[in-house]
Amino acid sequence: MELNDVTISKAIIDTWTKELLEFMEVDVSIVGGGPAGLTCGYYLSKEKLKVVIFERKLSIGGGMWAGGMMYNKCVFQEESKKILDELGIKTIEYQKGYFVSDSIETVTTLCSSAIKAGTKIFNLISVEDVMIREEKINGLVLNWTAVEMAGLHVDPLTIKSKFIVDATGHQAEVAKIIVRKIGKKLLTPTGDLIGEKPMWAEVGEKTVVENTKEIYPNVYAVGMSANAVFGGPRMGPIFGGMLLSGKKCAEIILKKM
Ligand code: 48F
Repeated sequence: MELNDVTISKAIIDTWTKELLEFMEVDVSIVGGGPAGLTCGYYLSKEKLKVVIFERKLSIGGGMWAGGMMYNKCVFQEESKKILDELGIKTIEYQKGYFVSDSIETVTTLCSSAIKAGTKIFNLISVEDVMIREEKINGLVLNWTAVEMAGLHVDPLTIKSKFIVDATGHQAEVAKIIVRKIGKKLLTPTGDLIGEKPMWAEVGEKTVVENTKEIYPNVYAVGMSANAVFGGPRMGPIFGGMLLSGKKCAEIILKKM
């Protein structure tokens, strides 16, 4: 069979467009495809919710690829190991309670598990705003990352979502959009982002799970974003809290549904 170059192009544009149309009204939209967002997507999709992740970069996985300072190993504590076991990610026990995985295996397996469970991931798309109706956030405003990077004057597109998850990492971008556009109305003591605290793995790993909760009606924070919103410390290249946070957020949303 002779290959038709135009058919190849049509196949790409047609299938991509159909998928975006299909995911323009969803149960949950997750902003950011790092470890917390991917884990949240996996557990929500496993229970058959309609879930989409928008990731700014070309690659999925956020800060996980490079382990610690480009030594591509990730450390996990006991509590999170059952998630790795469930997904079939190999670990070695370095010392009692310290489990080490290959970061590339971890990212690719998390990503593949989320997709196979039904999460749709769109990369190269940035969330630049939220949609609001009577003080309730009910959607996201999207644009190409390339447009954002080039500073082009291009209007965005909008999708509708029952729940929104801020999984944008240290930057807590959705929370910042809420404060900038709606005011200091986050569900924190001040209504503003409290801000991330300096490195302290022991505390940061606990608070990241505790801080995984609603930050504004229908909007949740997971992973480092949760610590940035509620004021928990950073923890560096230990990643168990990210997975546990993603799972906890999925459980909260599933209960609400
Ligand atoms: O930064 P990231 O990996 O966040 P996380 O899931 O995990 C944090 C750890 O990697 C590490 C750590 C743990 O020890 O401290 O930093 O909380 O992933 C966040 C993803 O969100 C994307 C960003 O490109 C990254 O891949 N992102 C950020 N802002 C936007 C976004 C946005 N506005 N639109 C789309 N994607």
